[in-house]
Amino acid sequence: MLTEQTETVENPLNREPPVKELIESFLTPPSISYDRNHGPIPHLSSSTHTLHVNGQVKHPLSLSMHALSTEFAQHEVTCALECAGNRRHTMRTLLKEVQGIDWGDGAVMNCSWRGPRLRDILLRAVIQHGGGRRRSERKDLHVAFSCYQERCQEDDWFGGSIPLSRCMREDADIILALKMNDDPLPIEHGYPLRIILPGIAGARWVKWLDAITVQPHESTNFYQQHDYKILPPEAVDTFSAEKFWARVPAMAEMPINSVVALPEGEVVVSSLIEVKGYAVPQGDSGPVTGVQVSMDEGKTWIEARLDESQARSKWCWVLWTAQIPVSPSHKGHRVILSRATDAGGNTQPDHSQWNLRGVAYNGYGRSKVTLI
Ligand SMILES: Nc1nc2c(c(=O)[nH]1)N[C@H]1C(S)=C(S)[C@@H](COP(=O)(O)O)O[C@H]1N2
Ligand SMILES: [Mo]
Repeated sequence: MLTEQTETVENPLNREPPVKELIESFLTPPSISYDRNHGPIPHLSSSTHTLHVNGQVKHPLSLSMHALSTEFAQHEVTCALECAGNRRHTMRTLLKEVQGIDWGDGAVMNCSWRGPRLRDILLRAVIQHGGGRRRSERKDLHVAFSCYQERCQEDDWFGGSIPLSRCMREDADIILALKMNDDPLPIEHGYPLRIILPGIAGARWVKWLDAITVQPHESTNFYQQHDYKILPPEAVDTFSAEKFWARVPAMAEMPINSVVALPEGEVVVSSLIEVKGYAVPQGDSGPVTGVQVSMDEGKTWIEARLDESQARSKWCWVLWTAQIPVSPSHKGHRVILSRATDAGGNTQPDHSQWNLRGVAYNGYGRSKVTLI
């Protein structure tokens, strides 16, 4: 599965499946799931790998993979994992050129993950808040996830962080995964240990996890500080972006989204077309409650059927299908649009705002077809 060329800093493994294949299964098999790497893939041993928990904790911990799987309750969560750059191609072609890998609609996967809760590990380590004695006087701490195994393209290591408050929420379902879809984590997805952050951008889901650090500031890693931010439109090139990196917040939650997977780029000869795709909810506002499809640039919308045959959590994607009657007025070149809504009332906009790095694109899903 992994080729030699993946083992260099200059040319890491980055690939996505055709979105048609992606929507064939509710749980994405590792044989097709997307890969995003900023450096080479380390090959680690589960019997020697150690997770360090340190920083502002009373009891720093060194935990083996065996300890993680036997000394803590095991929890399972099914959720979508999406790169913040998913759909960058649509932003660059529809709005304006951006910087970054040309992801189509397939830099996302939906998997089940299993392992101990981060919360339980932090409770064992005992957080030392410092600062004021009252909760309201305390500044929120950050929890940084780090992998020191390999040098990356822009930094000597890879890391990201999120606020401690999110990590301690029982309903945030954050776990340290030892398993994916009931098998040990695949090497390329972080074997033997990865952090799972439902609702949060893939960039923070650190693979080959070495350390969890409780600290008063965000991760200092390049990918937290100098990438994965929605820069304002005034940042139009690398030079003009420079002053914004320190001012703009790091991306955390992903926006609501949907894409049309089928039909795409086809000539359709039928009076009824079947349209299919996926939709993901915004941050922790899931599940997706509805998807609508339009054949007339958004003037009228038809409700899609959500596939609810699988056990869903609020963090999952939904696969959907719509049957659309084709009238003579539809004939010709058409763009099929999709628009998702979630339980928190979030709905996709027709376009989202252009930003230099082309992250968080969530305008209507779009596919081109020719109806004859
Ligand atoms: N150690 C490490 N973790 C990482 C990355 C990386 O380059 N190194 N890439 C991140 C990014 S940007 C994304 S989108 C996801 C991709 O996860 P996947 O390769 O399992 O699909 O992993 C994240 N975790
Ligand atoms: Mo990413």
